[in-house]
Amino acid sequence: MLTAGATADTCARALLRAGATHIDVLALVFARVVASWRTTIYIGLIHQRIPHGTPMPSVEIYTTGFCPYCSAAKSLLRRKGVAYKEIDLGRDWAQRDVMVKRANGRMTVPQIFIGPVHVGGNDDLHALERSGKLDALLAGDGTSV
Ligand SMILES: N[C@@H](CCC(=O)N[C@@H](CS)C(=O)NCC(=O)O)C(=O)O
Repeated sequence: MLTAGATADTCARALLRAGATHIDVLALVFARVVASWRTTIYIGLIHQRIPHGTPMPSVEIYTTGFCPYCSAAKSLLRRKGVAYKEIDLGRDWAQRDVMVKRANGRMTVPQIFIGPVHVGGNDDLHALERSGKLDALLAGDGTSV
């Protein structure tokens, strides 16, 4: 599978969403060189090749309808290009007990999980983003929190 994007991270996320478990990132840097006042040549340079061996952890978010905190959390994940599984308690109320148990007693929505890590609610998700730790967690580094 081959993809192209503005950054290596964008490409990696697209491939992981498509089911890839290993990714080689090939960065191509184009330098524009003006040789004379008439001639412009372009030089292509293979910059680096980075093996990406860590599969992206699954992101799960428990929500209800008409929940502004849920909308804010989902919107941050979408802005970051993160695929998530939404568990809508309005559709399956039995999942509420599952959520409360997994979230160590927390009863509000949203409750967000990234891989095995319980992130918490919308405030917690945004705090992680502000502190710069969310990307590492999404990349599979559970030790970053
Ligand atoms: N600080 C929490 C607030 C979450 C919250 O208050 N959610 C509302 C729904 S939008 C809720 O679950 N209310 C029910 C309750 O407080 O028991 C967060 O950022 O996630």
